[in-house]
Amino acid sequence: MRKIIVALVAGAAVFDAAPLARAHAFLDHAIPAVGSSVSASPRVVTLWFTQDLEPAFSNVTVTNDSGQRVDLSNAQIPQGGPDELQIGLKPLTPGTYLVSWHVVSVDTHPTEGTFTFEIKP
Ligand SMILES: [Cu+2]
Repeated sequence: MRKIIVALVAGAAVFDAAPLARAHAFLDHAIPAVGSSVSASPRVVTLWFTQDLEPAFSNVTVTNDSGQRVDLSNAQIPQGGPDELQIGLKPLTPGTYLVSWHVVSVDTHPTEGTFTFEIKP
């Protein structure tokens, strides 16, 4: 049984290494990490996706727990990072922040999602 689990995990790892084989652009990881708790206000949020993005149709916003935008409205796909989306942040006070993204991958499929991160008191 243990060998089967190891084989499945290894198979998943191979699949992760070949993002172009996937169907759409899903969030792979982010900084600050999804659901994380950080001690200082980050200057940017960076999201990495499983596929390259269409810049004209990809955006991200960050809001506080009152629903107010706390980002700098400067979302961009950085040079040399076609699967990344970045946005600058205003100086943030402790609290929980919501990151909302909607992107279109180069295969023209739209996806969207949200996650939160917390700044510790
Ligand atoms: Cu797709």
